[in-house]
Amino acid sequence: MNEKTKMWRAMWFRAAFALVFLLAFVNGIRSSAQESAKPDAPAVNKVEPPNWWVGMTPEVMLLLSGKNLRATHVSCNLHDVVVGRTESSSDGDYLFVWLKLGPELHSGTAVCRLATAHGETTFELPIGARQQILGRNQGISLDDVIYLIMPDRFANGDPLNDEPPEFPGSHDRSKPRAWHGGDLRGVQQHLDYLKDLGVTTLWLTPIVKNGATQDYHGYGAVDLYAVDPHLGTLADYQQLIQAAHKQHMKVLFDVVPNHVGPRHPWAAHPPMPDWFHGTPERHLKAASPLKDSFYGLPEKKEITNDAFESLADPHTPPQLRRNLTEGWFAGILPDLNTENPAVVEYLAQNSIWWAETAGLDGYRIDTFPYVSREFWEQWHTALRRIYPRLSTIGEVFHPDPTVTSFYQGGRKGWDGIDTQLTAPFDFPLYFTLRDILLRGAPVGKLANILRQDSLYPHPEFLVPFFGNHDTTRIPGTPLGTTARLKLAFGLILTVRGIPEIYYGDEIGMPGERDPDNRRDFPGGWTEDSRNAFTKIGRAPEQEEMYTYVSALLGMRAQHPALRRGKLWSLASDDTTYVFVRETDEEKVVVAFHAGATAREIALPLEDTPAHGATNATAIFGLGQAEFTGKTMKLRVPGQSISVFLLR
Ligand SMILES: [Ca+2]
Ligand SMILES: [Ca+2]
Repeated sequence: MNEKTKMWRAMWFRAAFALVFLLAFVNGIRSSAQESAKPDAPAVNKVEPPNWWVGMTPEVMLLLSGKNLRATHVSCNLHDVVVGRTESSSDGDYLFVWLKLGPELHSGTAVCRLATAHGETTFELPIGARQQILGRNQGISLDDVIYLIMPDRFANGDPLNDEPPEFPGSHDRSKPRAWHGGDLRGVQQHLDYLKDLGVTTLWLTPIVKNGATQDYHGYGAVDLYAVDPHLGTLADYQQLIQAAHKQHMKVLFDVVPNHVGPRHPWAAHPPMPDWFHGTPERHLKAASPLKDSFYGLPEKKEITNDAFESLADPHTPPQLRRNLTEGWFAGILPDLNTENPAVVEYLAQNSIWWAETAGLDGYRIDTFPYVSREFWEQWHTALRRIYPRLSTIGEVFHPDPTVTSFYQGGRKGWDGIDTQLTAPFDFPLYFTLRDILLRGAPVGKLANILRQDSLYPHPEFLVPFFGNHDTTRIPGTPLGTTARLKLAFGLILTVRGIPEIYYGDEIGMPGERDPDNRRDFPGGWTEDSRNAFTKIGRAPEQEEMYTYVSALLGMRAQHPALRRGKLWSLASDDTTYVFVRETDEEKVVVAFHAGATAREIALPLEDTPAHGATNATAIFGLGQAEFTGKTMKLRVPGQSISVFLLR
């Protein structure tokens, strides 16, 4: 064959190949057009969870969303992925598929074929190898200090995501209920600030995708498997946690199994008829039908709370409790039917998915008493089987330790249920501290509330705090002076437990009721006139508070007794509470004095844990201590916290 013939033959081959390819392509278009033209052909738009892992659970329940999903047959190509059973919604818009994952399973993408009476389609489930657990999913310890951040209000690390195209008009910094542009990258960019301040664990309000223009707070989920685009991407969240772990910090995920947002597609169109407790048109209200007089409670309260007493009461019939566990929170939030096993499996898998995807260290759990205790036992069991160290902190917004202690895990309640919750937030201490500082209640109430630690299986894990995103900031209240804010910090950072600080309180940020208590952290936006993340950018009064708080945190970090020590109440009256924190290595005395003027307190040390001490070094505050024989005499300034190390 000469060169010319070779060339002609090559050209002919190429032309023929192109023709065959073109015909195949046109044919493909025609057949797929025929397929999609079929109005009753099955189509899958979404698979939840979007991926899973090898060797994690014996089963995974998929929730497919789409059209015409009344399956007659489902099978997957991957070895050891076996379809157990399926269940479609009556309209065919949802299909549940239970996959059994065998012990021989290797990572790969399961391609599953779904056949119906009218056609077939495929969907995929990537199944990956699990991450190394080292340095991930750590759980929190008594050495930690939690810092609560609303990501939309902290720092804007990426101005490009301020108004995602699918949410036009959602961003406006001048409106207190609009999105302000803060995001996950903004939090990551300020990890050094948080590390320097001395906090160790970040609790971010929910980061899942929300639906309404006013859902900057994150409590109106429309997709439990997506990061809200205002806050960034899933990769941003993963990077934030990686960066936090590198700094030896931890991250808590704010999870809301009680409800989804009113705009969640399920609200109008649930995957099962009993997916929710009721429907948008017909549901109970999430409020106790009991009046305060039922338990003879006093009427006056700084903040109202729901009457959870009936939930912890072994004598109430179910009808007095049902509103709380099955009602719709705020009258509008679709209440998940956590008695439906498929809902339980969906929510447990969702939390496992976030733990594995992100490496997060624990969960802050919203509206804890509004979900049945049976659910909490099931959810925790599923989670802890894989992540035994994960911590869970539950919101039980109630002033009474007989109620809050009922929800802590570690023992069964009268109902035979162990919720397995690590700890509730210490709302009883919160109410007490605010009564003392802002309403003039006697300081002895502190000893009275701490006395009731006997009710908790693990009082040491309680989370003391004096404010969060649902409460007025102390400077936003009539009596909320700088001195009282300092007293509040002083107490929560020296008393037993794992304290929580609300962002901005360390610089004395003002703020009255929601949403005023959720102002932007000054300096989180490039256009801000002041940058309170830096010493030079803080106003003198901000710097004074910051220095005070970081000194308290520094002292706490230095003295194990303040983190892990047993607490002994040494003296208590209307203005002053003196307590000891004791470990084998050291004893620390804390004097909380709320009185307006200085005072002296004589403390006989015989038969106290301070017995034998001959010297006390002031390690915080302006208090003085001197010893006469077996008596320690403290002199403390008005409205002050003083801390001494005993020798
Ligand atoms: Ca942004
Ligand atoms: Ca509920």
